[in-house]
Formats: sequence, C-alpha cells, structure tokens
Amino acid sequence: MQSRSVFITTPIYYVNAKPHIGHAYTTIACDIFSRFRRMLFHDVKFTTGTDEHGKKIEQSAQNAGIITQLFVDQHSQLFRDLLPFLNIKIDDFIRTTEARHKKAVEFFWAEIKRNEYLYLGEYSGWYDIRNEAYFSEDELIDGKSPLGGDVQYMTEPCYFFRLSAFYDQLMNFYENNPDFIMPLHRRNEVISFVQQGLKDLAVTRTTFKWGIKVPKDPKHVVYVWLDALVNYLTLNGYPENADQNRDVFWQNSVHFVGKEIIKFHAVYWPAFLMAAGIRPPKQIVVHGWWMSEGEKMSKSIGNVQDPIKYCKLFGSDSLRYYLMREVPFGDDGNFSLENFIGRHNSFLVNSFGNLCYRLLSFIKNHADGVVTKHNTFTEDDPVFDDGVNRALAAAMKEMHQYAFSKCLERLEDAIAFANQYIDKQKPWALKKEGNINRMNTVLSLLLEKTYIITKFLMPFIPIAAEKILRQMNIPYEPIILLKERIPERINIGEPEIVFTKIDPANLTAFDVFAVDDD
Ligand code: ME8
Repeated sequence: MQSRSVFITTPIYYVNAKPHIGHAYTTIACDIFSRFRRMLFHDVKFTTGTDEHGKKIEQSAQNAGIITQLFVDQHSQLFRDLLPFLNIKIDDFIRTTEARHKKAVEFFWAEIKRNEYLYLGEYSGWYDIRNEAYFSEDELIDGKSPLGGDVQYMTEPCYFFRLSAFYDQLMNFYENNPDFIMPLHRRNEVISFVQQGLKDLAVTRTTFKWGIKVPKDPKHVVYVWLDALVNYLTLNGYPENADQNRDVFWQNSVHFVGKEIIKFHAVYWPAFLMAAGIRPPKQIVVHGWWMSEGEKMSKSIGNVQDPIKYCKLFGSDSLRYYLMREVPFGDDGNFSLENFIGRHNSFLVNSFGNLCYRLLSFIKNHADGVVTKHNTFTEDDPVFDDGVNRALAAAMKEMHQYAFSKCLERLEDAIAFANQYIDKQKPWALKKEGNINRMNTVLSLLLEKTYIITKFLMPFIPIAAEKILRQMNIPYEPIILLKERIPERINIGEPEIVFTKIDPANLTAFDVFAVDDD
C-alpha cells in the first residue's frame, strides 16, 4: 500500500553559477510529482535549496572579487527567483549557510562521533576542486579526475568516516528494499560499486575555511557532501524532530537526483544515516543528463541553456511539457529548440489544444453552450469510454513509477482516441440531421473524458489546464479520479485557444541560444 504522505526533495544546487535547464529539469520533475500526489489527496512536502559551502564556492567568490557570503546570497537568490518562472510551488527552501542547518550538521556529527564511526587520520590524494572529491592515482584519466576536473595532490589531517563498516548493512538494505533506487537498472550500478569494496571516507578538510566547523575541533571543516546531504534532515525538522524513524515524511522521503550524484545518495548517505541510527530515505529517483553540443549541459563547461528565456518566450507549461516528454526519465537527452517547437506544435497545439477548442467551441456555437447527458448510445461509446479509461489507468501506473514521458504518451493515446471519436461521430452532422439526443450523448461523453484528461495533465501544464477547466465550467475538486462522472447538465464558459503555434520563422529576432555574460 502506498503511503498517503510523501517528502519530495531536489538536490540542493551549488551556487557557483546561474541555474540552467539541468537544474530546472529536476525541480520541474519534483514539482510535477508533488502536484500529482497532491491531486491524489496525499500529504506532500516538497523542498529545494542551495549548497553553499566548500572550496569551489569560496574560489568562485574570490574569482568574482566578492566576499563569499555576499556571493552565495546573490547566487542562492537566482535559484529562488527561477521558481516562479517555472511555476514551481515549494514548501521550503534551504540554504546550507542557515543557522538551522549548521545546528543539524553539528548534531548529526556528534551522533556519528558518539557511535564511534569517526576517527582522526591523514589523507593524501588527488583532489578535484570542481567536484569536491579526492581520487587515487589509478582513478585518474589523462591526468584529470574521472569526473573531468583538474586535480592537485594534497595531504591533510582529517577525520575519516568508517564507511568500510557498512558493507553488509548496505547490501542487506539494497536487497530488502528492491525499489530503493529508481529506475531499477541504476540499482545494479550501485550494487556493483559497493561490491568493489568500500574504503573509509575522508569527511573533513583543513585546506579552506568556508564551511561548517567540526564541533570541538574547529580547524577542520565538515566535508561539503556530508554537510549537503544533511539538508534533507534539516528540512524535516532535525535535530528538534529527533526521531526521524517515526516521522511519516522521513519514512516516505524521495530524493530526486541526477545520475552523477547517485553514489553520494545511494551509498554514502544511507551509511551516514545508519551511523546516526536513522533509517535511509525511502527512494532515490535518478534521472539522466540534458546534453548540449554533445556534452553534458554544465555550468563549468559553459554550454548551458537558460530556462527563464524559454519560459518568457514560450511559457512555463511548454518547457515543463517538453522536458518531461522528450526523454524517458533516467535517460540522457539532447536539448534542441527544433524538437521543443515540434513537440509544442504537435501535442499542445494540434492534439490537446485542438481537441479542447474544437469541442468547446462546437458546444458554444451549435448547442447554445449547454451539454445535457442523454442515453442515446451506440456500440462506439463503450469502446471509446474503455479505451480512454485504459489509457488513463496506464498513465497512472507510469506516474507512480516516475515514468513521466510514458505517462504523457498514455495521455496522448487518450487524446488521440477522443479526436478519433469526434471525427467518427461527427456531432456537426448529428446537429444537421436534427439528431439532438445523440449529439448530446456524444458531446457529454467527450466533455467528460476531456475533462478527466485535462485534470490529469494539470501537474504537467498547470496554467493551461486551469484555463481549460475554467472554460469547461465544471465544478471540480483538484483530485484525479479516473472514472469521474460530470453533472447531467453543463453550461460551459467562453472557449478560448490556450496554445498557439510557434512559427520558427518568427524566432529569428530572438537568440535563444545566446549565453548571458552576466
Ligand atoms: O551536485 N542534466 O549540485 P549541482 C540534468 N550540490 N540534470 C542536471 C544537469 C544536466 N545537464 N546539470 C545539473 C550538486 N543537473 C550538489 C548536490 S545534494 C545533497 C548536493 C541537476 O549544482 C541534476 O539534478 O551540481 C544534478 O544532480 C544537479 O542538478 C546537480 O546540481
């Protein structure tokens, strides 16, 4: 049985540059899943935030010639400012420089120290500053870290976390929780990583100051990943809310992450939590990368796309739909303006938008804006009804598996059925023949199905769906019910076109690919 509560988190983003499409992607996916669960009347807590400590951030501030606190304040604000553009509704925004987070990290540290999972030693290795991680000589590729960053050899005294002690516990955990890592093929990667053996992990640094100091040993700064991962607990009221194991949100916590940070979330984080006596989160949902010009879109590479430009040009609904539909969640995808326009025009305009507008404007113009249910059925009706119901049920199943693009494909099937039904039933011909009862039967069935499909699309395209539902003028609860019935008599509102075709020829004035230099 699925719980009625869920705690949905994005990774907290580094504040060393402006947000780009990659960040927008994860946050949009979380927003859509949150809205979906809310529309099942579940209790949802959805959070995001910024990761503000570490050498990389300190260096970025120095390079910009700004004091670090001011630099992180400004950049964190950029991530916060992005949210209304994307039409994201969050419950909390965390910054790792906040007092509540410092308190949580210090408490967490003391817990794992008390449980004897920390010891003082010395660390030497090749340090990748960009990715805040140490590597051994044999892990380097062409003199760079396996993550592609420049490395320098460093030795420092530091605290180690006894990760090696968690091999059996982790393996048992993966075995007993087969859907801990989604999609499932990612689970095998994690298991084979752990099977290669777990070395103790250096969890403090002395080479920089910008971070949370180790309690009672302040020349050490807590490793940025340990600091960052604890954000999920801070957001859940830790340490005041000390018994996370009994907390319904913690028990149902779902971390959405990009595939490059799976090791931190699916190996280190569960081990840190086990060391503190807290059970791991319920699920880690892993997605792939948006690529641009053949490489991962990344602020360090500089091949990024600005999500705000897309929202301003085409509206947030179009961006949300494109990102969710273009690539199966979990796979990599190439971000392309051409495909963006193609999907907008073919689905939002020609398929869904057209169905709603042709149906509502027909009702307005040829039925005085009123649909009354009538039982003049033919054998086509249950076929249509069943087809749509089946597509909706399949969409629901995909959504629970975080298969956003497959969910949308099933909704597209439902819309295609409706468009076929309207073409075959020809309500305009029924009107001409004076077969008003049959026309009403057809129109009410179509309106009912289009209404349910529109509600299902709400998490994806909330602005347009809301407008269409208002045009339908059906008193509605924001809840997805697959077999909902509409009232006997509907007096529809004013039909309006909600999506207009994008003509690439009109876009020449805008350089959507320009990268801002600010
Ligand atoms: O890793 N395609 O922060 P970050 C898809 N602070 N998603 C992308 C992407 C792309 N090209 N680029 C970024 C960090 N993302 C840490 C996380 S969590 C405790 C600490 C998204 O600013 C994706 O979700 O580098 C990825 O995992 C995240 O941004 C990385 O953001």
